[in-house]
Amino acid sequence: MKTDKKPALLQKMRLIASLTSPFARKVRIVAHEKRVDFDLVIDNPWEPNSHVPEYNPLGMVPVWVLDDGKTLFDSRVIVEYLDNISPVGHLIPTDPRARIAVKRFEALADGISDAAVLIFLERKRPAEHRDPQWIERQLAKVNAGLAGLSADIGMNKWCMGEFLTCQR
Ligand SMILES: N[C@@H](CCC(=O)N[C@@H](CS)C(=O)NCC(=O)O)C(=O)O
Repeated sequence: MKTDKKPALLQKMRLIASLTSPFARKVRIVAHEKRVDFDLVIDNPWEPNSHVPEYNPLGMVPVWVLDDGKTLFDSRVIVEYLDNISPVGHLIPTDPRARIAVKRFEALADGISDAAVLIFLERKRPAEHRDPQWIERQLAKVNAGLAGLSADIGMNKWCMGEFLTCQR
């Protein structure tokens, strides 16, 4: 069939990230485990001349830029996408119980990272503006979150199942 539409120029997929972001690190690990090829574009969202807001209205990394230029965020959406596009070593099970247990681990780990990032940011404020109670509150989340993860994993080798990857 003849069409006037020109095929869109596809580009290599990109990950916009800062090297210190735990969420970007999660995405980088998943992309490597899944053997998904991408270009890493380093951009610090805290810099005034950052380009991150052009890709994510929330101005946060990580952002995944698809081959057609569309963008994905946040890290949970990106890793789910990566797990689905590559048949190599699935990380998120399809069985509803197992799947939601894995997502729960992810939510807990992300929550610990959220609290750790808040502590980092608070500690960067000038001493007179720093709120020690806020830091304590976030630290309590980090400690309780880690204890929760540890209790949930128990003596198991992995968060879920017998292997890093799962059957589909
Ligand atoms: N829920 C998000 C959290 C992402 C996040 O907190 N990114 C931080 C860096 S670690 C950021 O970009 N902060 C910039 C800002 O808040 O303006 C995810 O999982 O991707």
